[in-house]
Amino acid sequence: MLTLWRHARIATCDEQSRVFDRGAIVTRDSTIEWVGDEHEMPAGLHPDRTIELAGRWLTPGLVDCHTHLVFAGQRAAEFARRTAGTSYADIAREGGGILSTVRATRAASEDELVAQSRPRLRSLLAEGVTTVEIKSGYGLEFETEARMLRVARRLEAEEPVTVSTSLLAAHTLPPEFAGRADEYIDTISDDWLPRLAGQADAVDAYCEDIAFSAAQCDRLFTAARALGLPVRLHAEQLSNVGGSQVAARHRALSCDHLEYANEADAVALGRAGTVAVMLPIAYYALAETQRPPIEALRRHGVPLAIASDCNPGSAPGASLLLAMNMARRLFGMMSDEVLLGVTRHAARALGLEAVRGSLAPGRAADFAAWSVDSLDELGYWVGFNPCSLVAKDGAIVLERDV
Ligand code: DI6
Ligand code: FE
Repeated sequence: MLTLWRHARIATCDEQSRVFDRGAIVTRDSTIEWVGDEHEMPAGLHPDRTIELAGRWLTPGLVDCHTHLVFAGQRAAEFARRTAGTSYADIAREGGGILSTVRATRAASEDELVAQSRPRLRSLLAEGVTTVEIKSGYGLEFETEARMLRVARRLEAEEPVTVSTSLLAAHTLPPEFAGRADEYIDTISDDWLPRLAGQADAVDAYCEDIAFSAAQCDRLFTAARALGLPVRLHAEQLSNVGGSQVAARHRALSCDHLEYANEADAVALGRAGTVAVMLPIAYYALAETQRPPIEALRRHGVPLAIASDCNPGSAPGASLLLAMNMARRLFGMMSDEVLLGVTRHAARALGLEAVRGSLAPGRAADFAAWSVDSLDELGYWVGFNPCSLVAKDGAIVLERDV
């Protein structure tokens, strides 16, 4: 079926970043057939139905390329301690932090995890998100890591969203392996990865003093790539321990956080074609003061993406619009950088840029309509959501009055 979506102002976010003031899109089932100025629509296209967008702005469906949205419980008591002055790293060293959520997640059934995670996913979808990356990493044992990946796949089957999964078994050292981090990395590499390769789209790790060393991440990535799995990395969030260099050497899809990255890291990421994912909600919620080296990343041609990092510790909540606002206010990013950061560049961080994250013929008919006067309003409003319609694979999946 051919559908004409008309009377929109359209930002394609494709390679040419085209903008059409009197734009229209023709979709054939789940795919974009044509996009452009309506008066240039090819005469041979005869739509079966027409949807009126009444002058609203239309962008690609947003892509949240870094979330930990599947987990059980919450850590509000830790947040209170942090606001009173205890550091995130100190809480982690006491056995709280990530390990606290590991205990809750191990104890939760698959159904309980789906039920607790769905509202967070829906909160993202209400903001025009149509593709979400979801990590494991609160199991740190084979069964629970596998369960988290199954929950992510179930959410994809039950909600109008494309899910990309990352195996983050190397999130922190589980108590069973205390003092044996190298053995834990071997167990993931030699045993878990081959068994979970079919369920995970990529492999992630946390490279940090309180997690895994650059050498350990390097070994894990070598094993992942031998199985044909792309890699991504949490790097330089709290200190610089060489993660970006490892990510670049393995041509990682993305390198995320990067507050403590330096110029040499930016050079390496630029050469590798790795996307730098900015996570300003974590920066904010940890009261971090070191900003990622945005200038250097720009200078060395590193594509910038922005994500919510939705997780119970450093980024509680589920709002990509808030992350966009913070990327502008806290990191000084421009509104067009921020838009590309949640569309084409975010899709690239997931290896999906040929299909999602931009509007062009042959790509997925995923888009969001915004009741705004100007695209500069995306990442401007705080706590206000101007998304009024979402189409996923050519079907309207959300309409809200704004
Ligand atoms: N960095 C983060 O921001 C999340 N994981 C990571 O490695 C935080 C996860 C948590 O605190 O639960
Ligand atoms: Fe994270």
